Amino acid sequence: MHDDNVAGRARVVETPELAAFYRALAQHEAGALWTVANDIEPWEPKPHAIPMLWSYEALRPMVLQSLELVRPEDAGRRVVMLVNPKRRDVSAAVGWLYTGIQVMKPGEAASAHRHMASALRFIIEGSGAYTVVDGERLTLQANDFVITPNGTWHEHGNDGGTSPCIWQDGLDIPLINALEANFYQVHPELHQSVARPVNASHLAYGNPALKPLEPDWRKPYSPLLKFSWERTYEALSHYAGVTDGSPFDGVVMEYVNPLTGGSVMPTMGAQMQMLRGGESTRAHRHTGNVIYHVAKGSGHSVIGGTGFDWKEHDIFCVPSWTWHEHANASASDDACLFSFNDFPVMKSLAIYHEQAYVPNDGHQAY
Ligand code: GTQ
Repeated sequence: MHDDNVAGRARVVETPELAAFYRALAQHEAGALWTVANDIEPWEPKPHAIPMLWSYEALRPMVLQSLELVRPEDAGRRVVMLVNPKRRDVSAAVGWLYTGIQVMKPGEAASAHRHMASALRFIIEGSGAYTVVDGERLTLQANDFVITPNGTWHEHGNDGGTSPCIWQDGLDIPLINALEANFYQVHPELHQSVARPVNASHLAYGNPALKPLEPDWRKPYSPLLKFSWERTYEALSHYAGVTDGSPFDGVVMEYVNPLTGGSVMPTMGAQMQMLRGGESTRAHRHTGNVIYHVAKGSGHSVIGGTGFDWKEHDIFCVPSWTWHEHANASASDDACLFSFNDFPVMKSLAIYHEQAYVPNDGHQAY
């Protein structure tokens, strides 16, 4: 698309003298910038990851099979991770984001640990699932969203349930490793003691537009750790009644830190969007990577010129600076997409950038 053979771009023609010069530099662990300048300063972002969709229907039997193959005591976490073929080297599903599907049998409890990577969960199936984050036990239902900010002790289990619990994990492990800042600790007692009432943060901070007048909170992440599907869907449904929505995302709301209105964690943000019956969006692209989870309904997305059909609990990704648009398959029922992203990183470093797709009424050919 762009021609590098223009004034201001590197276009040095190699000669035997230059080749000898490069070899001499290399002996001193040095090099000539103009040999790599066009690669390291691309005209626009070039994502490594490719657009992908992981079918829940295809993966679910294997997720359940893992129940019989490994125990959480041995595996640490029993997770089928989703890997982008172009990001295998960093265990990322897209960009610098990791995702996986974790499963626990009734009665199982995984031990507590903490790390510098931040984590989030989106619950897929099963009741009886719980997670304990910094001494608070949170009970989990399908489509609930939970955060495990960096540095917080966390452990998960399934008690009281009669069927396995399955949820999606999202972590910024690849980013924190790229920044060479990861730490990992196992809890000295394997399990934390529960120090706060069950669902305490949900009760204190999960009330619509009401916050405690004197919040006892100084940490850089949301004091609200669980966002229930019930309240999220209710909020989206109400909002859908009074907005035209975004031309690119339909009716979209961000899960936020209720004290600041900012992202739930410093490195990862999350959203839930509703595509109303018959709705299809226009394409846009932005810096920052996104992993989607189909919370409700079915439809398709066109990502980088490739069409992906999706249905409930499928997971798909949109790499940075890749055109994408979404369509609901139903003319009457809404479809809902949960997503998490690295936008807080992009925004806090002032490198978030967005562009609308103009040709063909905003729709990619595919
Ligand atoms: O539950 O803490 O899928 O540490 C990957 C790494 C889950 C977790 C993952 C983790 C976790």
